[in-house]
Amino acid sequence: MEFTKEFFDRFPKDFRWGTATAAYQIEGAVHEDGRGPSIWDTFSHTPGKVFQGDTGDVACDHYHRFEQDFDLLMSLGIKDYRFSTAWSRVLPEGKGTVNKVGVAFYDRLIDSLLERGIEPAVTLYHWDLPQALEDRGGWRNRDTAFYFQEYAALMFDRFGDRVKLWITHNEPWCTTFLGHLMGEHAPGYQNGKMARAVAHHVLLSHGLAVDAFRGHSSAGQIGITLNLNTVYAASSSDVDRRAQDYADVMANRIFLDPVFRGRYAELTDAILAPIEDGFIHPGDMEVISRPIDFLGINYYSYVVAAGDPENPGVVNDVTPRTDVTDMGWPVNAKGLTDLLQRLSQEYTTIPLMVTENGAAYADHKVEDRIADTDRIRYLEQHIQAVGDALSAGVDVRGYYLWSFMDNFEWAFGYSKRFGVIFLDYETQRRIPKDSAYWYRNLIRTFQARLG
Ligand code: IFM
Repeated sequence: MEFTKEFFDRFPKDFRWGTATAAYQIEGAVHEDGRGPSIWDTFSHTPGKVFQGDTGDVACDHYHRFEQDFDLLMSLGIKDYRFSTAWSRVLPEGKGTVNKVGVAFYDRLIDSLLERGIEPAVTLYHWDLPQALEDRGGWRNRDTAFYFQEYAALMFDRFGDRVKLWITHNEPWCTTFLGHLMGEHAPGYQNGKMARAVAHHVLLSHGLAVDAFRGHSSAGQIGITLNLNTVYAASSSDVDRRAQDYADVMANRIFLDPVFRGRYAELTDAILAPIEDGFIHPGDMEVISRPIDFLGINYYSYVVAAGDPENPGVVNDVTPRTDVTDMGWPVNAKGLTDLLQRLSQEYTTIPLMVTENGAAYADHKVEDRIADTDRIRYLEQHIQAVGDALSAGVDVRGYYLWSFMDNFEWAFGYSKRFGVIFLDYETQRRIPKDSAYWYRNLIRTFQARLG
């Protein structure tokens, strides 16, 4: 399917077409220039935690190659670039002494983007908590929320003159569930009580960072990025609808409700662990639900939930698996339209941004060409879905493709490729896949319409 100029009529003129990455997944240079260790350094170096023992030590060596990477970004006509800053690169201990060399790195990186006419969008936390803070209890410790606020204020102060789009957290769901309940991500705990505390402190830190931002003179916008799924019920039976509710709280409402309604969804206690009296301090929920300027949505997949008449708490995932990505994630682009519509109807009228969408597929390089037709099909369908949401009146302002280049896919190491640029990890050579050229053409067509 080719996008015509007419297809873009429903998109706002300043719609932001971008790509996204995250520090630990691409930077490498983990021991350089005073960077302190993060929980992902520890986790990836722990035997058995990451596929084949892969680590982010070198990753895409973006730390040394960012100029070249941004030339590539520019050659593809990509106008927005979402990346995260590594907390322990600027504050090696997570707090206290600032690492000037780390700050200088992001200074150069931001300037390099702007020199090329690319707008930076900064995520402050994409999972790489300084190990020094983990040693003090990590996100289980309420103090971490206040250290995050100090770190955020430092970043607004240093970069607020040039960065206009800020994201406090990327996917608190993963920090909470994968990091503290399922143990699949750093720091690797499997404890519902801990996860409950982490969810609250991460949310609190988000609100505190919003406060710091509002107190700062910078003119930009701030939001949070949530990974959300559309959850359908397997049937209209009561038992399946209840399973849908349960799965919806677990996947979506656990963070949507506090951020937009200032309270936790009813089933949160049942899913994680009951909160102890006094754990939530007076005023916390007000801080957590401070008004934000946009909501970032990372959308990859959907869920069909079925209940079990014998066990009311059980949710069976009966999602059809006829069309799945290399992650095993079922594909359903309509789920993105439904999600965007639901958010604008039930939660908020602030602008929505798709801050991640994309797919891993097993790419094959044949004489320097990667014909990633599956990825192109996935992207086409999902961009069409964004167009459908816009036609339905939803205020969507941008689409950031995950990811700019293949990178360290957390517990899967380098075995999953999400990029539109192929990474030859042996040589660090970058090769645009067909999807990169496809995305370039899409942006060109969009711009041609503007005349
Ligand atoms: O690679 C991740 C990213 O760090 C956060 N969102 C999902 C992506 C694919 O798993």
